[in-house]
Amino acid sequence: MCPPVERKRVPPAQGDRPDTKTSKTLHNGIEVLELLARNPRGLTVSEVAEGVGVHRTVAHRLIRTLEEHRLCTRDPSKRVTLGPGLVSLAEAVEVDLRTVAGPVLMELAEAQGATAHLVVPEGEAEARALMVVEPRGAHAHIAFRAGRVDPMDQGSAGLALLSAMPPREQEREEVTQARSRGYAITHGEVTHAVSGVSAPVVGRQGKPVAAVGVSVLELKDPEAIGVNRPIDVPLVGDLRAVVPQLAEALGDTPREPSPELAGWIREDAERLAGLADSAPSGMSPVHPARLVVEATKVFPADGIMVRDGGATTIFQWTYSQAKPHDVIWNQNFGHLGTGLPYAVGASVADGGRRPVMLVTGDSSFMFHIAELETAARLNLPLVCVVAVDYAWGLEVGVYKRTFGQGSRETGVHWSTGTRLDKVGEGFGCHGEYVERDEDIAPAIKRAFASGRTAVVHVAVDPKANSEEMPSYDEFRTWYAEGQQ
Ligand SMILES: Cc1ncc(C[n+]2csc(CCOP(=O)(O)OP(=O)(O)O)c2C)c(N)n1
Ligand SMILES: [Mg+2]
Repeated sequence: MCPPVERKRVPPAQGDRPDTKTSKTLHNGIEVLELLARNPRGLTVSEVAEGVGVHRTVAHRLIRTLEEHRLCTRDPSKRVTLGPGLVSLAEAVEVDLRTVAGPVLMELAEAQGATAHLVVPEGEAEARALMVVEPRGAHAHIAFRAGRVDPMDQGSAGLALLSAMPPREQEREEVTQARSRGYAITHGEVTHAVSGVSAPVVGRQGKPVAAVGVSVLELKDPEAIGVNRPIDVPLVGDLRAVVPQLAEALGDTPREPSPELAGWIREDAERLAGLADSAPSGMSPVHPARLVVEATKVFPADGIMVRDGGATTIFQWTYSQAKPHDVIWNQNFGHLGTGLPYAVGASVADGGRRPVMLVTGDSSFMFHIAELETAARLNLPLVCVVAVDYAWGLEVGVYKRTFGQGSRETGVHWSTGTRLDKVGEGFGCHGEYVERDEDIAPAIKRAFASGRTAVVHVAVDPKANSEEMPSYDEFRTWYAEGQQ
């Protein structure tokens, strides 16, 4: 039993008779194709004749002609189906993607209350937003420009396009995931706080022609925890309130220290002692590594540590013997001159209770040296240990590495007659001048004991301070020195 033949759906415009100015035969031929399109399992010649409304011999001729053009074909059981020639004809049909996508995007944008977009591949590595449709009904939505080009491996649309292509070497896990589930999701990859969901649209040749998707603004809850890693016991609160509560709740709960703790403490102490031993000594002016060792050995246990300077800071990273609970240092931006103001601010915030030690390069110290007046006026317990090479030491090093020894080193040296301890005294601070290793610790102790703001001027060796910074080769890669 065959299923009933699907007959033609649309009658010709003028009754049953086609227009006399048109070709009846061609008209019949097209009707055969349309009939076959509606009957994908194929039809016998008689069924075609019946469906189009022509004699069987006419149907036969029509089918033979269409067969010659590969527009239809007959299977072994003589059933007629559409032929492969139609595929090549259809390939040449170009419908503007925008015309087809417009209504789809509008429907999507309205249904989701989110901005919908159509993104097409732009070469191998980029994706271009071809159309962006904003929802009319939503209270708020994001807007972005059609024509915008982004890397294909960023954002949901690009990932959706990639997911419809053969896997590439080292492809992102999200692309593999999108390939298996049919759509890609991303958060904040192309635009901060914007999440996207996109699916690929695959063309006839199996390649992605576009990605259709939506973008929404997703402002994360600033108090959300456990978002990027699992948390065993979630607690939200100010540390200053929560930690005492925890300490009280734990009370006398018996706790055994890790059996490895003692070993770690010993190893760390040995490491520090090794570094202290390795710092060059017996030089005058002193070696900057030795200055750091001697100064940080007498750092008060409850003190606040503040850092500033170029080479001086790099020597501190390696040689510091102190274990401060608080370190203030403008690390991420590398902006010099913050040390003294930070130290004053920390001490004021602390109410002048804890001792503050600033270890700084001389040039950095001079950026805001007038703040010594503030510290002296407020009588802050702040000891400024200044490594004085009368130079922008780190920059001197850059000159040497870039132009070789003996270049003019323009603009990086200043008067060797300057006495920062005397400048401090001028502001009403306690002053100390040191140029030998063994005088460093006693001078700093006297400075703290004075109970006043103090400036300890330590003369350091300019050659060591520009040539012997520890682990410098790694440091310079951080900002591409020598590669500009
Ligand atoms: C505001 C600012 N200007 C310039 C620099 C570039 N810079 C980095 S280290 C350095 C020299 C710092 O000299 P000093 O404070 O005396 O420390 P030293 O290197 O001599 O130990 C300079 C100019 C910077 N990081 N920040
Ligand atoms: Mg200096």
